[in-house]
Amino acid sequence: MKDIVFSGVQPTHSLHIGNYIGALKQWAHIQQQHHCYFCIVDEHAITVPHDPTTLRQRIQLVAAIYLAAGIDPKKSILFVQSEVPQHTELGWLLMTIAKMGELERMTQYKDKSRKGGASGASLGLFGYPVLMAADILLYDTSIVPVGEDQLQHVELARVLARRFNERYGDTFVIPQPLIQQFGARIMSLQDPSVKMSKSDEHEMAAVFLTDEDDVIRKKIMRAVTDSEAGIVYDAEKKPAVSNLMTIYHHMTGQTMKEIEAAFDDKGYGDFKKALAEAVITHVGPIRAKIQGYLDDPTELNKTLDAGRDKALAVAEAKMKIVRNKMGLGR
Ligand code: ATP
Ligand code: LTN
Repeated sequence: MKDIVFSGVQPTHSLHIGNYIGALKQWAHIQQQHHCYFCIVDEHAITVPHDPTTLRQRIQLVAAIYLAAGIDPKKSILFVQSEVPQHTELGWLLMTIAKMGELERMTQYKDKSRKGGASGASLGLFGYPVLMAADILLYDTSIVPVGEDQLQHVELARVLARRFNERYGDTFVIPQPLIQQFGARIMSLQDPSVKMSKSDEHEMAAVFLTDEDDVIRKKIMRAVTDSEAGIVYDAEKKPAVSNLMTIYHHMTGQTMKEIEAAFDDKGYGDFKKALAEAVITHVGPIRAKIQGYLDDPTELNKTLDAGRDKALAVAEAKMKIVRNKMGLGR
């Protein structure tokens, strides 16, 4: 039997190779076997200050990136979160069973609120993981493929699903996170102790899927390395080069052992040159496809319309059950 899979990305920026390796590449693979929903979570993107015009452009951009990265609308349902209002409705209902203490522990909230000043953080930023739980639970999802930073949020979705089921009777499927062995956490090219992030202020920290070849080359050649020489995978002792090797592994399909053997007698300079070319070879065609989809917004919109209609039908059927169990309405 096919499992139901749900995942999403915030349209806060163009996407980087961390998002691609940690999420999209895995999605393109998983859609071959399962019934997948891939969402553009615009309501999550407004939990930090944003510009409306830019947000709307980025929704189109992220949709184009999903398709260019191999998400096939014939196999998967692609849609925009705010076009299915059942997400915010279920989000509210789940707020009534989520606990403040549970949300206070969320590291993403702690990081983001620290950046903007905790007392000024919006209630939306605080409640964000509850909306994410609603996204997941609405579709009877059993698998949530994400990067490591989202594990804590998926765990909350599990807690809320169990609590709801205990209180109101069996309603929600308990979802499982799906994390890959290498690449669940691609680190910044400038600081291997922090994850590659769309919102990193350092412009050399992330390679975006929309970067031109010479920009990719520059970012990789300037990536920091470890003090000790040698192309050897050791995430603890050599975090910088291990991160670059993880990227190389995902771009070429070579195993860590094969990479170590190929660069046995070589230095960081040679390895970075090879890595830059590998990234360009992999990302170049994706970048061209992104542009192709952006140049044809009619087709893109048709895909998102069809995805919205399918998601709406499933979400409303589930909400009828939920409202009924909670005793809402007449
Ligand atoms: P922001 O900096 O705006 O929070 P982000 O780069 O963390 O953005 P998200 O939209 O939060 O990106 O994440 C989209 C998906 O990509 C999620 O599944 C997330 O786990 C994954 N992801 C994000 N950053 C990385 C990373 N550095 N390595 C691997 N996966 C990642
Ligand atoms: N919080 C996630 C994005 C996200 C998501 C989801 C991922 C929102 N809803 C549901 C998986 C399932 C993030 O910031 N990457």
